[in-house]
Amino acid sequence: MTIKLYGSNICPLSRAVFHFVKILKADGIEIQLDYCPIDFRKEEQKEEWFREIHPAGKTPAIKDEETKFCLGESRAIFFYLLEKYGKGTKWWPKTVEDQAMMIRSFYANGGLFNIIDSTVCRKVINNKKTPDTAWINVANILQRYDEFYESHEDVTLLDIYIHYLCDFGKLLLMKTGLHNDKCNLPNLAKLHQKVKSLPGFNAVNDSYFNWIRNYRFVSQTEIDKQKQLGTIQE
Ligand SMILES: N[C@@H](CCC(=O)N[C@@H](CS)C(=O)NCC(=O)O)C(=O)O
Repeated sequence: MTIKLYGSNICPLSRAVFHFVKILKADGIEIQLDYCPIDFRKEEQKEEWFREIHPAGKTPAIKDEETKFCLGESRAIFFYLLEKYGKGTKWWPKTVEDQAMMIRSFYANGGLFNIIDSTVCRKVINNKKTPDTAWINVANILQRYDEFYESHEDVTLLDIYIHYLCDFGKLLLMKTGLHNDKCNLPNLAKLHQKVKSLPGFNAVNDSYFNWIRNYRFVSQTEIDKQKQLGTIQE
């Protein structure tokens, strides 16, 4: 059974879905993944053919080759994968109450991404200037997550989701160099180690790390200005 996943390596939600499919496969679930990269720089997500897969023109989106069913929205995609492939695994709770609680947590936590995407992510992707208040906002949210994040033995799908959201925010922040003082987040660092040890992590993330390593987030003029203002340490 093949699932086509339309995603971008810079989209944390795409990587969360991609990684989850790899984990299901490693658990012995028969599921073939056909990863189709979408180029945000070319605005491929807004092309007509893609709108037929996901009318909002966003990643991630999937197409089930068996039924031709198309679906966008990360949390709905997780629900689909869990119901279709994840029953009987540790990833999908058994009772409807626990399932509902899990979905509730997904929605409650997804809000972080709305802030990162709308205020920062798109501007960064399109090389537009991002106001410093947006970065402060991201830094504060990450700190809040770190304070409230409760580490536990087993990794859940929600942990994976939170990890990808927060890790993206943190890397964006570190790349700008503007709020290094706010990047010391011990609980989220522990979560990162856990998700990193799950099967498929490197396959999903290697090209992303390459991208982030080489990408210039702020211009030299901006860096010089920030140094003068004392927001960045030399
Ligand atoms: N609520 C959606 C958010 C999807 C979303 O905003 N994706 C971003 C990338 S991670 C995107 O496609 N941005 C490009 C655009 O909006 O044109 C979900 O959970 O899937």
